[in-house]
Amino acid sequence: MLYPITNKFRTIIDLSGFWKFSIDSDKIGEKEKWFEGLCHSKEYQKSNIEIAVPGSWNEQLEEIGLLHYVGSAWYEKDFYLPVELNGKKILIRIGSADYNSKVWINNKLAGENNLGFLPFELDITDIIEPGKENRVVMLVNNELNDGSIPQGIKPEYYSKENRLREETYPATRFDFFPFGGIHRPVIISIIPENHFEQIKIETFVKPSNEGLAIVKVWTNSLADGEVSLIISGGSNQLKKQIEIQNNFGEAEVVILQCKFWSNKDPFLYNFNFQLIKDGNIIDEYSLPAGIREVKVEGNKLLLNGKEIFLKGFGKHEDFNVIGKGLFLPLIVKDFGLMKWCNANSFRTSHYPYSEELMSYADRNGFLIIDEAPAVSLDFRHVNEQTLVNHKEFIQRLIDRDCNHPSVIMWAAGNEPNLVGEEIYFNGAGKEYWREVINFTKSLDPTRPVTVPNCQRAGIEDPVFEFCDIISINRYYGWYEHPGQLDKAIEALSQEMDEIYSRYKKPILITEFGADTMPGYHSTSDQMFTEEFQAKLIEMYIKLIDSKDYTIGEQVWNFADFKTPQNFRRVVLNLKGVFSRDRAPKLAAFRLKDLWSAKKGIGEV
Ligand code: GCB
Repeated sequence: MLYPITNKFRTIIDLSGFWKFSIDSDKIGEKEKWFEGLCHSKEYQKSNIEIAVPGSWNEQLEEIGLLHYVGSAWYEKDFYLPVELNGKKILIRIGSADYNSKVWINNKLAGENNLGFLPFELDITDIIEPGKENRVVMLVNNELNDGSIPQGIKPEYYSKENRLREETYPATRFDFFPFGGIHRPVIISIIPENHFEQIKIETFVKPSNEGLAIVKVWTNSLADGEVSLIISGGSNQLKKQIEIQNNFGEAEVVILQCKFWSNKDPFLYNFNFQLIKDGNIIDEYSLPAGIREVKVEGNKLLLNGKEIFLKGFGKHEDFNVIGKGLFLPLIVKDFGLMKWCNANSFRTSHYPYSEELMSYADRNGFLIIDEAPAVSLDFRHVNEQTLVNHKEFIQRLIDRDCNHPSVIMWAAGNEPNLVGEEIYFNGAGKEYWREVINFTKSLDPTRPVTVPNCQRAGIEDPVFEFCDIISINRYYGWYEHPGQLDKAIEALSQEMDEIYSRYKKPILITEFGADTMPGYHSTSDQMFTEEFQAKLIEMYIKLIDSKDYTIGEQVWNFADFKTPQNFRRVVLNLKGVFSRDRAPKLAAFRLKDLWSAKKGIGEV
C-alpha cells in the first residue's frame, strides 16, 4: 500500500484533531445506530466527551474510568470536503486503529479491519459528498482472541492452566499495555481514477559500484499504458520507460557509480513515477529509495557486502498520555537519544511502528528489524484463524514496509512457547513456522527472517530451523540466577556456544536487561539499582562481543513502558535505559561508552 502524498494528482486531508467519543461497554451501539451519529448514544449525550486523534483512550480519559478499558468505543468527526473533489476517487485511510474497527461514512458502512498496527484504506467515492459536510463514525475495539494476531487470553485460562500467578489485568499474552484507540492519523486521500496501486523496489549491489534496482509497478484498472520513471539524486539523472500490461509492469535499472544507502551515509535517490495513457500523464508518485543489499554469509550479516554489527534496542511505541498514538516529537527525541548512545539499530518490538517513524529511520540511517505482532503464541490455542491472520499480517506488513532501506530483517513473531506447551515441540511448532517463514520469504526473498526465541523454548526451538538468523532473548541475572552476574554470564556463554554448534547460523541477542528504578543505588550487585543494570548490560556486551558468531546486541528496552497490572511490574516495565519520559539511567551512559569504543564495526 502506498503512503499517501500530495502532488499535482493526489491530495490529502488530515482529520487529526478532536473527535466526539463514547464508550460502548454493553455493545449496543450498532443496534442503536450510533453509526448515524453519536447523538444516538445516551452516554455521549450525558457527557459530550471528546478525544484527541491520534492517541489512545486509556490515559487521555483515565478520569472517566478508561485506564484499563478493554472493549468497544465510538468516534465521530464531521468534516467539509471541497466541491472541486467531485469526480475524483476518494479514500479514507486509517494509519492504525487497535485492534478492530468498522468505519461508516454518512451513515453507510464503508468497511472494516481486524489487524491492528497496520494502515487500511477504504474506497468511499460513492458515499462521500464533496461540497458538503460529511460524517465519519468509527467503532474501535481492543479485544483479542485465540485466532487474532496478537493472540488474546481469556481470564479463565489462568486457573484452567494452573498459572494463577501469571494473571494480568487487563489480561494479555504480552508484557505491554493493550492500549485502545485510533493510534495513527485518519486521512481522506484523493487520487486519480486510474492510478498507481503499489510500487516495489528491490535493490542489489553489483561489482564496480553498480547498483541494481528491480522496480515493480501495479496500477488499478488501466488495461495498458506506460510508466515513465526518473531516478534523480546521484551524479546523473536516469530515465526508464516501463510498459504496463494487465495492470503490472517491471523493469531493471542499473545505476552506475551508485551512491549506496548505509547507516553511515543514508543516501536516498528520488524515484519519480509518471503514469501515461494516450500521451497524457494521469498519475504521479515519488518515492525516496536507498540502494543497498543485505545478506547473511556464514556467521556474518553483510550490508553492501561489508560486515555489520547491530548495536541497539528493542523499543515500544509508548508515552505518557498519548499511549500508542503517533507523536512526532517523540520520534525526533528517541532517534536523538539512540544516536547519542552510539546505537545503530532497533527492533520494532512487538508490532509495526508508524510509517512516519520508518521513513525517519531511512533518512537517519537506522537498521530495523521489523516485527509482526505474533507475540508469545500459545500453541494450545493456535487455530486455523491464527495462521490465516498471521499470514495476512505478514503480507500487509511487507506491502507497507518493503521499500524502506532501513528494514534489514523481518521478525515473523516473538517468543513462541512462552508458557511452555508440550504441543509446540510435538510437530505443531515446526509445521506452523515452516509455513509462516516460507511464506515470508516467498513475498520478500531479499531480507533475512528471524523470530526471537525465549528461554522456555530454549535450544530445541523448532523455529530455529527456518530462521536465517538466530535471535535469542535471555534474562540470566534477572529471571534466572537473579542478582548473580557471574553465574548468569557463564550460563549465557554456554548456551550460546551450544546453539551455535548445533545450528551454525549467526546469533543476535535481541533482548537482555534488568528492571531499574531510577535513583536506586548500591555498591553491591543489587537488583533494581542503576549500577546493577549498567553492570549486567556491560557484562553481556563483553561476552557477546567475544563470540565470533554474534552479529549484534539489542538491549531490552530503550525506555520504560507501561504494562498490564501484575505483581512483577511497578506500573511500568522498568528495563528501559531511559525512563518513560526519556531521562537517562546510568546504563545509558555506559552504553554510550561501550558502543563508542566499537566505532568502526557496524558503520558501513
Ligand atoms: C521478553 C519479552 C518482552 C518482555 C521482556 C521482559 O522476553 O519479549 O516483551 O517485556 O521479556 O521484560 O520480561
